[in-house]
Amino acid sequence: METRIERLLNLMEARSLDGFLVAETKNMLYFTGFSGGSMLLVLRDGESILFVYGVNYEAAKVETREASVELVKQEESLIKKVTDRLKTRKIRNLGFDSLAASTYLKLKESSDGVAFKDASDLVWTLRRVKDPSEISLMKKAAELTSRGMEKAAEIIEAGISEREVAAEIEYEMRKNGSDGVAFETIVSSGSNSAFPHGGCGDRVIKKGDLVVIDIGAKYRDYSSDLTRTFIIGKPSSKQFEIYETVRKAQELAVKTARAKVEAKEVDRVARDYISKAGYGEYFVHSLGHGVGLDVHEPPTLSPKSRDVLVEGNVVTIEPGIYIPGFGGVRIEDTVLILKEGVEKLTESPIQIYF
Ligand SMILES: [Mn+2]
Repeated sequence: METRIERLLNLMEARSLDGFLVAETKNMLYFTGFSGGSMLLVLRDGESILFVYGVNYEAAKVETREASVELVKQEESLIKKVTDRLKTRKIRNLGFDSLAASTYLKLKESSDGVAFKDASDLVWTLRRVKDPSEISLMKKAAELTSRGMEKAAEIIEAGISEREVAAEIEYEMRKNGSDGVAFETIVSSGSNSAFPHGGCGDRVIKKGDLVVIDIGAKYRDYSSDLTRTFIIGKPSSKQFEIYETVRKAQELAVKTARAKVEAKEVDRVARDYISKAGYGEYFVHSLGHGVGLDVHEPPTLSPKSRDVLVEGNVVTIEPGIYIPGFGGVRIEDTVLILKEGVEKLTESPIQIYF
């Protein structure tokens, strides 16, 4: 099987790039297996150099694959080391993933005759399609996340604070093998649940609350993303209506998603259903996003998306309705796109009234 760097080289060739400068940590991790590098230079002739400062040098020598490790000493300049290499290797067309504007200016200033080309899309072409080893790590991350939600269902009740619920979830995930959280745990209750990124605070959960719980475990650098909404006590008719609308919209979208379907079509199915129920204006975000080393990455499932789903994408499907002052409902799963449908990686009961 081709290595990830070999696959990048193929894409570089198609775009006439004779070098590629990787500066994003997650991208360096993707290509080399090591996250402590400062820059990775991939050259057309097959040489790849990971530039590493002393603090990470010994670890880099042990963990780095597919690239040679070069120490950047305290008194040396990373920019100079990179641009010297560009010069000696006669690089003319250099692709890059993402550079701070200040870094970009410094690089440009000290590398005469090199054309810098934004080519981050080449890396995303690779990263958006997960290989079998990534899929198995993402399954593990999803399994840990599902356990966290199981814990939430077990302990949630009137009288417990948002913060306590979050702590129990994170403890459960950590104890079972999670390396940490993929993002800040959201437990937002009552009217706070109307804020899609409501966070988590000291509020004590009350009878009659909607509680949106959005969590993700991290496992060996891979993320997962799962949301369930709980209703504490018997739901009001409006709570029930919103909940059922979101549940059905998510179900329809999950059934629509598969390889070769446009991402915006999956969004449309959910959005149309919610709009027809009269809540269109309260579905204030995209239907979903890719997940991997980053918790938000391509492809995007939104009305404007130009992405077409392919086998091996891992994406979230997460419609929601948020009514200011009243509360919100979101239901989200992380799914693997297959030829004929999806495989849900997160598993958690959906109809939960307490
Ligand atoms: Mn999400």
